Amino acid sequence: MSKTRFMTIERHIIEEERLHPEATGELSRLLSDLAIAIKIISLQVNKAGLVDILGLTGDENVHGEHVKKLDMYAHDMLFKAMDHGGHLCVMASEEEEDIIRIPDDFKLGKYVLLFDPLDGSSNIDANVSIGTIFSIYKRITPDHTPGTLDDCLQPGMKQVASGYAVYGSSTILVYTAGHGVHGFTLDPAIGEFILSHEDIKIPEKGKIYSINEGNYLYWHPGLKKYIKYLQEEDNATHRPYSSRYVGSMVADIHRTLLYGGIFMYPSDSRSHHGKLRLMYECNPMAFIVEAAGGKASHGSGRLMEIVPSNLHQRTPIYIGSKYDVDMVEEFIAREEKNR
Ligand code: P6P
Repeated sequence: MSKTRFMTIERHIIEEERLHPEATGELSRLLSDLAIAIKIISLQVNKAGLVDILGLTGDENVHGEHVKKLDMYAHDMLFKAMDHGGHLCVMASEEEEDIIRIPDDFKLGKYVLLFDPLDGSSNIDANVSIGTIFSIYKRITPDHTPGTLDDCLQPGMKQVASGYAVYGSSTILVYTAGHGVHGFTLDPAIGEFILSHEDIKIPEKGKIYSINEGNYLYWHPGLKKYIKYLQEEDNATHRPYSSRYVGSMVADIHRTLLYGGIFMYPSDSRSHHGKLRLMYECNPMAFIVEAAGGKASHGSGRLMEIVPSNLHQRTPIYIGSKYDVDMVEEFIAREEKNR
């Protein structure tokens, strides 16, 4: 019998708020509004095959990537659900080049929301798990003024909350507001996210590595040596590791969070900054994994210490169990010395 208490996400958020006597409740309402938006997105994702929202819109997003109809639906849903709550001064999305201003007739709040509305969307038509990722900061510009790009471009360690939803065999929402990492499973019968993974802690060491080995040729020599090391036989260190790669960041990192191990999307000789986005993919996932006792690196240092210069900048990411991220950093550093 699960020892997890029966609790909805709304009740959990309120209990989290009580841990902060100075809390005004704004962050709680912001997180609850996000949970509602994610429920609605989940509904559409789960019937995408039935409703004509599969396939391409014919548009391209700001990165020249073909936009799936579900991408734009998720983006619009989040924007419309979040713009009038009075908790935000500005938003930013993978689908929009510039910051998203709060409409003039809506109250301005003290928080900043960045999001990837539907990560992994290239997998939509194949019914592979996809997800939504969000990152929340406190504003740094004066209250009651429109939020700015500076409010958005803060290092990841300044986040006050972050989370993701995985639209898979079930819809799971995982978030942290600085007091532990908690997972909720959507019960479609009652339309509620129910606490299913309380106080998630990532294993200190794992036995799974996750990376697109198709890029092996272009990797840093230290990374090549690290992957070969994982494939050697050594019972004491549970090697060889298993290899798992969904190709959907949220699914790969969710598995890493629960089972341990390491997910990597490195830079390489073709993509000098890697592929994944710092502000609304890597930083929020790093905030969660560190809060669960893990580690997130850009290859030679703490990922959340990167001082951002662009909303859509990319970063290499090595994230997961501390033992495993420490190990890959060592292999890369050692090879750097030999260069
Ligand atoms: P590759 C999905 O398109 C995505 O943005 C992430 O969700 C995923 O981790 C990565 O790209 C997969 O990239 O190059 O391995 O197909």
